[in-house]
Amino acid sequence: MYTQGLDQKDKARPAAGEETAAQQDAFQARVDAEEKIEPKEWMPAAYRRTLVRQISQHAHSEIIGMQPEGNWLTRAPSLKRKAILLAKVQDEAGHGLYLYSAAETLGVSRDEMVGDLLSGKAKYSSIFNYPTLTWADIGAIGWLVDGAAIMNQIPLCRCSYGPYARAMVRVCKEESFHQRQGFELMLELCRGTGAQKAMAQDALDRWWWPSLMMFGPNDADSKHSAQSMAWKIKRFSNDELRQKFVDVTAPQAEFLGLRIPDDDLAWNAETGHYDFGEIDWSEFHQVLAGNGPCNRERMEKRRAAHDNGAWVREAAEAHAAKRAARDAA
Ligand code: FAQ
Repeated sequence: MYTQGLDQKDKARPAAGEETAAQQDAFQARVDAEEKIEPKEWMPAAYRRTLVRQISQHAHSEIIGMQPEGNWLTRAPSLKRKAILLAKVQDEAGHGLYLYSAAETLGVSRDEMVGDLLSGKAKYSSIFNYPTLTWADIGAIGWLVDGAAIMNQIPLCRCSYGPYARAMVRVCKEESFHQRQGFELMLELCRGTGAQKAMAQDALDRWWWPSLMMFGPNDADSKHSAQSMAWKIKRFSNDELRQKFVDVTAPQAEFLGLRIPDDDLAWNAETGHYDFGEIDWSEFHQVLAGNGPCNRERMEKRRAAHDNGAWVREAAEAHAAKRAARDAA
């Protein structure tokens, strides 16, 4: 696998206590000079840990993120819409796989990462714990959720860690197609019957605030941001990206003829940005604690899929062992 040769402890993998100030300074200088850090090169243990945490959470989000949309595959209203949705859901699976591979280059195994997801130790994005109640939710996910994901992920193409940055280039190209299909779906509903437009408005009402939560806590409460920005893993803070998203999305809602469910949303000519209302952080923390509308359902489905796939993993391992034995003979 991709991790072969990376798993053993070597010079590039010091324990935190073994790191010298000179090593850390030299590493920071490379980051500051915009050099990419590659898998076998020296890096601080905390940099490695941060990347494993973020990349694996990102991978889990893509995999769990297949479920809300997968819910509508059998009920898409036309063959064209079904083909588009199938392709999108398959893209999310692909993104999960690139991301697991990128995390594996840091010396963590896929089994370990998946184990942490299934045990509930690892997080995935809060957004995927909300239900998809109507067909318009598929449009809202593409428009808002993929829109937010792109806003966050375009800067990750310039992340200091080479494999993550390179994986993001393709992911972002696909996400931008996803965003456009979602917007186009919303547009079709908004130009349709009164009932279709009402369905689009209802989807926006339910997905708007959870989409803003995707960017994470406010900067003052974001424990990882300062260090991740110094290491150029993150290029913008959570609040900066959230603001960019609101600025781009508010005029799109206007074009659709829909109302964003926020009485405080208003263009501010002085700042050149939209002002917007306060997020309900208690809801965010409840979802992170496992108490969102669909947390339990999402994990049950993922565990069942993992168990049902056990025979495939066993067969692949048996096949690999046979081939290795044949090659060795
Ligand atoms: N949900 O100190 P910070 C997609 C956690 S992909 C859950 O600010 P950080 C594609 C955070 O992990 C969507 N947990 O953390 C798609 C940390 O907890 P920990 C996923 C969250 O890392 C579309 C704690 O709160 N995208 O949508 C959330 O500096 C459609 C403190 O937060 C990525 O993963 C949240 N929303 O910044 C698929 C992008 N926010 O680990 C299907 C990469 C924060 O200490 C359909 N990740 N937390 O226990 C990132 O950019 C960052 O990790 C942030 C959080 C911005 C998410």
